[in-house]
Amino acid sequence: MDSGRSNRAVPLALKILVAGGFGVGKTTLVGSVSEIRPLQTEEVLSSVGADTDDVSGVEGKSTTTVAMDFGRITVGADIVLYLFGTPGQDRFWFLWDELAHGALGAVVLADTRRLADCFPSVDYFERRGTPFLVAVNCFDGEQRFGAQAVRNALDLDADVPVVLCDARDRRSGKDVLITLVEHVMERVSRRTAGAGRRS
Ligand SMILES: Nc1nc2c(ncn2[C@@H]2O[C@H](COP(=O)(O)OP(=O)(O)O)[C@@H](O)[C@H]2O)c(=O)[nH]1
Ligand SMILES: [Mg+2]
Repeated sequence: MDSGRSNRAVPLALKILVAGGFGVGKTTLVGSVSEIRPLQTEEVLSSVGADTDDVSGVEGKSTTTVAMDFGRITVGADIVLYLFGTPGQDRFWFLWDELAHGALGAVVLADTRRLADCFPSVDYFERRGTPFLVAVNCFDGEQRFGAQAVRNALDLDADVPVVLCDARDRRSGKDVLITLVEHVMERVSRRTAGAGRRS
């Protein structure tokens, strides 16, 4: 640690994953908060994927992210977050371990109309011990269930934050990311306190 200087010469670069089911708003979130033109690898939904890409509930959706979304956002004076949107479809699960490597934490996006779609993401981060939060993307301001109902339905640990957001809104998306960074920092300081002084 440097001794309390707030501005690092080189910003701290942190890697954040954005996960969740197909059509939940991952590409939208990365695109709305990113300062750089997000790199996206969208592909027109093909007949090959027709059996596997479940578009019920998102009928207007004609593209899908085949590899990942990538974006960057600066929070505060000296923290840069690099955002990696995970591919939503089961057939790209092999990419997850590569993406998750070195990630500080994850945003699991949820759509209350298809809540079960985020179970695999929640399971994955719980198993890996990766800190995460659940952000409910309120499509058209829709809030069918409050944060507490989502917490219960997903059987989340008490310390996992659940927040409501609008993935299309830059401020809202940025708030989600700041909440995640704060959550990670809290976890780290709790652990450090729990472990006592080692050196
Ligand atoms: N009305 C509304 N549409 C949204 C919202 N977030 C995403 N969408 C739309 O939902 C569709 C799926 O979003 P996308 O970001 O591609 O989902 P992804 O598969 O998780 O990357 C797109 O057509 C978005 O424009 C939202 O908060 N409200
Ligand atoms: Mg996408």
